[in-house]
Amino acid sequence: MPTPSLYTLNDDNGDITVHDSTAVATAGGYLWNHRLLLNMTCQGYANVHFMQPEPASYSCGPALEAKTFLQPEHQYYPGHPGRFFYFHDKQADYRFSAPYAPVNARHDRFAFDIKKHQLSWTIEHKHWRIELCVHLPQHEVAEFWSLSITNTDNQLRTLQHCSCFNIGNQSWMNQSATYEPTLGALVANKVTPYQKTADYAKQQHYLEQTYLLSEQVPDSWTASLRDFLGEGDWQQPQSLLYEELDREPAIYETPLAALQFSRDYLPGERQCFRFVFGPAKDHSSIRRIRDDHLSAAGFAASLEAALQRARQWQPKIHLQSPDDKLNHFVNHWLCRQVIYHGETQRLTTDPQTRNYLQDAMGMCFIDPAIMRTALLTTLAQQHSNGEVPDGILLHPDAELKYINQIPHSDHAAWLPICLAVYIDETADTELMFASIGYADSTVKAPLWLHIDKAMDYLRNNLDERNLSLIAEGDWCDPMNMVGHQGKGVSAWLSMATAWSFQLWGALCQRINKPKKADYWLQQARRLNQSINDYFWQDSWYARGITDAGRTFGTPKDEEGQIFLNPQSWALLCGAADSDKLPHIIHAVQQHLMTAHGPQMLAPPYTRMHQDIGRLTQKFPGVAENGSVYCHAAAFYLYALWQQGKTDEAFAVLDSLITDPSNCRQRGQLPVYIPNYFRGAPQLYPQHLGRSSRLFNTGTVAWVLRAIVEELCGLKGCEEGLHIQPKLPSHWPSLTATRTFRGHRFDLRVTRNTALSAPKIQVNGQRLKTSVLSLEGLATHCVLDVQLPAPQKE
Ligand code: CEZ
Repeated sequence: MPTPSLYTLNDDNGDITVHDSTAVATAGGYLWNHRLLLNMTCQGYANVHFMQPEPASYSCGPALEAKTFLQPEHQYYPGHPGRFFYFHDKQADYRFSAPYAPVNARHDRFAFDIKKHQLSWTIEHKHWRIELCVHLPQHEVAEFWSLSITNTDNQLRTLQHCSCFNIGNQSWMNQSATYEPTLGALVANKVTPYQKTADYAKQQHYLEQTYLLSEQVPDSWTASLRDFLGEGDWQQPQSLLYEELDREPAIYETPLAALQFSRDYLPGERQCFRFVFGPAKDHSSIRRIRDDHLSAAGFAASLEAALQRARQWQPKIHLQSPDDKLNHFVNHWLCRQVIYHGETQRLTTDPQTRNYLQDAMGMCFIDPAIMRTALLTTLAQQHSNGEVPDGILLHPDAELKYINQIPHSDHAAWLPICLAVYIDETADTELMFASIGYADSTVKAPLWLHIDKAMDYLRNNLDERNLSLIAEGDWCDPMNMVGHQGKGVSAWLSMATAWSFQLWGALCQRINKPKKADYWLQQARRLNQSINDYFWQDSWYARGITDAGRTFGTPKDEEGQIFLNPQSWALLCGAADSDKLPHIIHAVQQHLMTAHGPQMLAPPYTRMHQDIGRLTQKFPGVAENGSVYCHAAAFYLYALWQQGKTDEAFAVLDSLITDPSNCRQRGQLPVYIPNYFRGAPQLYPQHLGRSSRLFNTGTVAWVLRAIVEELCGLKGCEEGLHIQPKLPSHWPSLTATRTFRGHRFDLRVTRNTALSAPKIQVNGQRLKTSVLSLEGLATHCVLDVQLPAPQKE
């Protein structure tokens, strides 16, 4: 049984409070604004990234590291960047720190509060109450920290504290730091290392200073990590054993921002200290930040703005289901995570095209204009031969980097998949006629023609067997050696292509292009035929055929015997008929399912398979190599829901949302769905379920879609709203609110065992079909749906 005090949920505002600083050491929360992402653990460790325009950081570890994209399973260690506050009660001679690290002395009381707009800690220790808060201002790249200290004793006491923020080793070329009394800030300078002469010009606008501004003048300070730690360590820095810090600048050595204050406190007295930590171009911008924000009123105003911003992240769906865990996650955190993706593009200037489109797909249910822009932006970068690039450039200086330099063959397939959601949601078919240029030509064409060309591109990517060539990867990035010689094919991509053709056919019908519609629907049927001819293996679908002609993902394989995606997508594209459905569900249940959800493949690869690629070199049970990869799990649950396999779909959804029974094992709280939980239960049972703690994931767009369109069954269509709730059989009822095309729908679903078919009433009037026209409809509607008793399997 879970420890009841591990965390509590506040259903009114969504806040989560953690009551133990060590039970889930990696439990944390994240805050962001348009340029900055701050991810903090309950113990005080921090990861921060900002865009200039590429991701950079002003607070790093002790060693110079190559910078890559955000990584899963980030490890923490003493000396890892953090926001640390050391305390010393000199009379009673005891020391502690907040939030918890680096002194790691257990507090009498600990509470870490995760709100949507603020992270805060309340700590009680012996004679003191410490309140610590951080929020991000809307328009500055900076962290606003406030520290309140209260003497809870009945006599005057003195407390010395040291606010200590890592700056870290940032440059082997040039780095230094010192306290600037005229600014009231400790300021570090660096030159970001570079080699190419051309980079000199590019780096001119970099924010090369890191500052820790303090509202109060510190008694003392040190800017040198060497001086701070001395012969001690982070738990017991030598400099803190002396009366005062040394006022030591960092002169070509690792800088640190440590400011020390000693204050007397009357009984019950509370004193507040405010700090701003961030990167800056120069002293004048630091001074401006101080003048604009560093005061009680300045912080209060920016906190209020952050709160208002968080309030705008109102989900367009609100659930009151029988499942409290689901309600809490959906009503408070799911849309926030979708919006994080929609607003920040996962902190890249060249998001992978499939990520960019799916992240925008999630935004269709929150702010469809974002999807509209994403489509226009993507198609303006399409080549006139129909090819869609691997990444979309979002900044004039952006370049295709890392994974986007590897040819993947799936990007075009996401266009109709995501466009269909937008059109269903908005009925904005005019978008299909928007005129857009190409990356390599000034000639403009209507949006529908762009997509039609993209479909042609996918069709031209079929081999003589009528299967999709995989090139150096499909949705699965590291499956890079199945088809690098130009012959290997992907079952998943063939299915995605077939589904894409179908959706495009339907959209062509909608804009009155029946010939095109027929053509693409026929192509989809042909493709489904070859998918079944080549990939169906008695009980499940294979994953692909290698360059050398080896079919893999089959019962014959010792490793990578079954993959989840081809099962889900065979359902989505209609290749799998109702005869195959039970086999698929059984195979997934038998070979892939774990207590934390379905694995992406099993058994995991334990050695390099040169005809599959980099995927097989990933650690078994991690990421694409057999974890519960949540994005793949989300495809599966969505596909199950579409098939009416409501109980199975719900069980997968349920497994993705962390709860008190598994949060210790996972190492995270239910404030996000991560990109994976570790799999490989046979090899590493003790690590099963460990969360990647990476909240960049296409999962959330699909989960939101499944909840709105499938669970609640409120899906937009040409005529209006298609109403078909699909409740798990153990739910007697569901209440939900959804805004859709300017209307508010209050949905009440109940069961009526006397019925053999659903009965729908709209504002008390019986609806004969399941489609509700919006014409002349009141802006506020009550939808009463009575479902027959759930069918027994
Ligand atoms: O990246 C994701 C991609 O962002 O992997 C997914 C893919 O569909 C997403 O577009 C599945 O492959 O090894 C790699 O190159 C992987 O591509 C990873 O980097 C993976 C990360 O887990 C980040 O989310």
